[in-house]
Amino acid sequence: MSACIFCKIAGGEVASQFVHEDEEVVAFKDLNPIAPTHLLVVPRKHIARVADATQEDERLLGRLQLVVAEVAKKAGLTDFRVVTNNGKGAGQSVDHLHYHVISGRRMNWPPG
Ligand code: DGP
Repeated sequence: MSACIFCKIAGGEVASQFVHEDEEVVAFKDLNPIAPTHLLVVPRKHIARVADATQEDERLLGRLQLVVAEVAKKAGLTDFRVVTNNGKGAGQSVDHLHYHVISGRRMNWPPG
């Protein structure tokens, strides 16, 4: 049994309301939203971070970005930010690859 919270959510072991669900990818609301809309797009496959993806994951990485576009469209978002934090120093707190989809407030650049 995996100790990874996103594996548990993707596997249904921890109940969560998905805004998107398919064989490879799930999306759900972030527990600690930093903007009015804050979704997480997560592969069911456990990949700790984008730097750990391999050639074998090429199609899945493309799929994840298409799901980002799908959930954004479904939520009626036109302007949004897509972020993945890679490593603790970059702000990663959950070691399972995920894309944040953030929207509904002014975004600054460069990000903090
Ligand atoms: P990061 O810090 O980039 O690894 O982002 C992890 C995000 O995951 C953070 O914004 C909070 C969110 N999160 C952590 N645990 C849970 C959980 O159990 N449920 C949900 N929905 N989100 C979670």
